[in-house]
Amino acid sequence: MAKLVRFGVAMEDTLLQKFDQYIRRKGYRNRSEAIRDLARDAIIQEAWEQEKGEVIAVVAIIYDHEKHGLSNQITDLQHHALSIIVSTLHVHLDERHCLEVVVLRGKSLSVRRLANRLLAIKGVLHGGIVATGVPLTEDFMDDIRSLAKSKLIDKSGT
Ligand code: NI
Repeated sequence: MAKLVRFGVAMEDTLLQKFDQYIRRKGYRNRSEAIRDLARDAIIQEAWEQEKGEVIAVVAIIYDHEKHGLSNQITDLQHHALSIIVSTLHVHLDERHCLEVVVLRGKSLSVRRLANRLLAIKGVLHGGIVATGVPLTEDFMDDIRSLAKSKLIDKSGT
């Protein structure tokens, strides 16, 4: 379990007022929890934008399964990306409409590409992507590894 570290933040009073209104609207109990969420979002967003970071994405699409070839196309795309597909949930919403929720995990470039392709399929009526992840990017893990390595070297040198 990571330990909590306290730090001071200085900002303009007008910005703080707006921030307090924002966190009240969002239902946060305190500023710390709101700042932690913003930090996590920023880290995940960066991993999503980088090519090598690992991300998890939840893609939800709604489509009309009676549209010729559409179900096949959606399934086919997934059958060609098995290494990044964790799970797929299919819900028959009514006589025509289906909701498909696909959980992807892998390198952000591949995950982003497949997520966007699913959404862009002609005939998909609505959709969305939630990008998330364990907020430890590969860069972060590299830093930790090199730090551990340098400490070992330091120890052997003294
Ligand atoms: Ni269906």
